[in-house]
Amino acid sequence: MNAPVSDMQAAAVARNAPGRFVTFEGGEGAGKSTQMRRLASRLEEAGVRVVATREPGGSPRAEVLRRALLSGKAAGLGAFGEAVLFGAARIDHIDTLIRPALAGGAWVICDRFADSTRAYQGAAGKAKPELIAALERVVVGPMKPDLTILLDLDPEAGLARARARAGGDAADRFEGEQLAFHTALRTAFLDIARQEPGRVRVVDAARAEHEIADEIWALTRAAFPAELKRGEQ
Ligand code: T5A
Repeated sequence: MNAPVSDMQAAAVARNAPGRFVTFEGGEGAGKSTQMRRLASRLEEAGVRVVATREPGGSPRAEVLRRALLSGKAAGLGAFGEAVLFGAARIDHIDTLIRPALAGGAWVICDRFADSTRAYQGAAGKAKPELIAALERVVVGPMKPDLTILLDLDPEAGLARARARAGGDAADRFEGEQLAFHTALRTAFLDIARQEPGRVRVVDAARAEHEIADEIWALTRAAFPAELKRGEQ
């Protein structure tokens, strides 16, 4: 099912930058932050300079928008209005952090990116797909990830993990949605993976952390064989 490496390299050529851009996607509590940390360590051990970041956020202005979005203050704007705010945060994140880091040769690893807007505001939130697609073209342009790891997990299991981690803290804007919303998200992410098999790799996130990490490392090395020669030793 994995697409040829040339598909991976096409995105980097389009961006004309030496760094590589890897994103993690999935539902709530799927283990994105956990696996991002593990991949970053392995890449650093292989001699790669890594910039780890997240969305919404990742730059000071985008973090301000993150607080508004996750507090629910922007929910009254509707799904497309929220998508526009996620897009504004993404523009700043790309301009001030992602593009300069890639241009300088670092690898950027990002916890969520534009697929989350497609899934949360588009498919699950029911904003019109053509509007979400147009917004993505304008906001992301050629800055598409080279590789996206989709951590696939039953939404009830993911929400239980997120709740356990939060202790008694209240659910945020999206964690608080009904189970049907989270089920729609899972379907939406898997649809994206089917539509873009050259970029998106689906990983079963119901297993032990180290097993998932090993698979992600194998997928990453397979996607970037030339860059990760040292990691194979
Ligand atoms: N959003 C975001 C949009 O709606 N549109 C957008 O365009 C974008 C970019 C961001 C929210 O914004 C929405 C989506 C989100 O709702 P967030 O606080 O950044 O919110 O939260 P999430 O990205 O959803 O991430 P979470 O923190 O909920 O989960 P992670 O990062 O997937 O999971 P992680 O690694 O923190 O793990 C959760 C718990 O599970 C444990 C961990 O130790 C932790 O306690 N865990 C495991 N337990 C058992 N087995 C494993 N394999 C485990 N892996 C981790």
